[in-house]
Amino acid sequence: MSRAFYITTPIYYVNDRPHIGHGYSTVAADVLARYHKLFGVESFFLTGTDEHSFNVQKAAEKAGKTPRELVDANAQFFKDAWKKLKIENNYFVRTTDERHKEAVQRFITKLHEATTPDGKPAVYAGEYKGLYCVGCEKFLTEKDLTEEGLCPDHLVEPESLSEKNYFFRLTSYLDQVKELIETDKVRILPKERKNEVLGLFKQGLEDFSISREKATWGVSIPFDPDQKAYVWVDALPNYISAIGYGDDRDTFEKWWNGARVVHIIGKDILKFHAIFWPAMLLAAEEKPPDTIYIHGYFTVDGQKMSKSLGNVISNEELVERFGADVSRYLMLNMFPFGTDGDIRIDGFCRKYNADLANDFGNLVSRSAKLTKKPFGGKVPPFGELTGDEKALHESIKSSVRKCREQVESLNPNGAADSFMDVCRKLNRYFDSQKPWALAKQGKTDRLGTVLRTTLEGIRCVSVMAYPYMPNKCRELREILATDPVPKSLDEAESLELLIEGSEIKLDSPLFPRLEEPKTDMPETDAKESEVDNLISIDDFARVQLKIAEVLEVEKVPRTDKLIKLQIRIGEEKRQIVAGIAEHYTPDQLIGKKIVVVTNLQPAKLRGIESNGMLLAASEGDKLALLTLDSDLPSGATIS
Ligand code: ME8
Repeated sequence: MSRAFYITTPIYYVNDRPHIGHGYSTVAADVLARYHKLFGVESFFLTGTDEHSFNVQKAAEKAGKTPRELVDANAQFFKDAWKKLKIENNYFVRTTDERHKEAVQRFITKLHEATTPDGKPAVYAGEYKGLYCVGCEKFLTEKDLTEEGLCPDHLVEPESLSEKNYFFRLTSYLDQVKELIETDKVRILPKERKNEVLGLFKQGLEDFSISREKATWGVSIPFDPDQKAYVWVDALPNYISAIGYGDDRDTFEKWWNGARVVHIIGKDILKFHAIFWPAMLLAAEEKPPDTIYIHGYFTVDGQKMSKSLGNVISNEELVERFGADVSRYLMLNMFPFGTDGDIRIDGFCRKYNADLANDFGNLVSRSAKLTKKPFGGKVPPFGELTGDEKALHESIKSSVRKCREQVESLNPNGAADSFMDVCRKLNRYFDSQKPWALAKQGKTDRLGTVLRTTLEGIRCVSVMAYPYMPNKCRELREILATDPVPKSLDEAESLELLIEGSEIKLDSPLFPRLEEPKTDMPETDAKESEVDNLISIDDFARVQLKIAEVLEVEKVPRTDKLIKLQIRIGEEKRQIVAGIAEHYTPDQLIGKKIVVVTNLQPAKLRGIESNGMLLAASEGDKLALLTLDSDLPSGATIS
């Protein structure tokens, strides 16, 4: 994979504030671009804003601003959001940039001069009569409308519009475009979407309008300045204007003709990208893009995100809650990239706890902790390697290969699976080797090998996960006293890159556990997530459950839910904080034998340290503690 890589997101309408839908496409493109860089492939990542439209014109009038003032302010919201999400785009294109406008005029001139394969002018003047939805910025046909005659997306009646327009003779290019798609010269991914596009050809497609008479805020049509470029002939060329179409042929050659060109889009704009865009490029004598990847659309709590429903989640909100790196991971990994899905904040918390706090962060803490005593908190030396280490190494190498393949097929989930797989493999290895027992038995040599292998494996994860979580991985690499930035994915294939004797600086958990908000999950979701979260017996064995006796109980001031419990587990006394105050009074708890998870990382709730978690059953508003009705002593193990 040496060919350069050029990846784009849609350019977003500036009249909307950036939300996690826009974030989804942008993070996906960013992650894929960063992976390519890690593979040593030169990459260019483009995003930007779509700023000419009736909507902008109208919104500016309403706000008493000029359109320029409005778009400048709103484009900045997108730039700010991308900064928060640690997006590293190479260029931010705005359709109101002079450079873009000139490129669009050049492109339209090329179309105007072009002759179709059947010998007709590619652009012609005509009259357009149709039903236009201002919200969608497009004409709708009768069959697009709801039964009530409304736009299905905006639920408003489309306007009836009639005016002089210039048209692009799409119909003359359809056979060529269809062949490009059928033969994968323009690859439409995932493949179900390819079938969907091919289905559009069967339904029939018409020439489309490339200009508007009524608009004032737009790029003037060079051969008829009274007309402004219609949204798609203005927006789509952003992919070429940003890399020098018309003003920097060398750069354009490099990225458009020399690189693998990938457009990441949502399904709402499939037809324009898969059919209109290649057809216009053919007319303008430029090559079509190589791949168009149509990712899924998500709903929030089962509903489309919309201002009126008040369920729009901004990128900032997510970053504030989870931090940039974790948001990037969660956003992309709640459901497969190519399919639609639903997201819930509590689902995010569960996924975070299961993957990042448990499988990843906990492994880091557990292995770092065990280096303390015998090795003074330093990277231990390897002793003799056994078949277990060799098998683990092979298995990590196969995950690294998978990571590469998944990125090449533009599947960011597959890449995340591959590094989470390595975490799980390392956990299994760690648990099967029982390093805590080796420490007790004084088998320092073997303990060193197990810990060193695990730490090296964790370093491999820090390479593989870097494009998703650059800051966390940098932090982790600093903990492991290795170069903060990995140079190449190849580093993930080696198990001997740490420097023996260097200090492991882990002061606090890399991914501290989050308290999961309680929700009334519909039964179906609960079942689905149970299937998704099937764990092995080894995973279960990692959770230590013991009987504890409640000694003292105190309510946590200024909360309704929290109480502080002093408990005894065998000889050991501990403090835990639990959210059960609405269900139990202190009197009801003292003296009870309860079930506690004892090997959780300590957490702070309202500033109070909690060293363990009690188990309770709940349904709806009801909650009951799991208690032991037996004379077994506290400290008894549950297995
Ligand atoms: O269509 N789930 O801009 P736009 C996933 N300017 N992705 C989502 C999403 C959701 N719920 N909501 C939005 C336009 N998106 C044009 C594009 S390109 C030459 C011109 C993402 O602001 C998804 O990528 O309406 C979708 O295609 C895009 O935002 C639409 O952005």
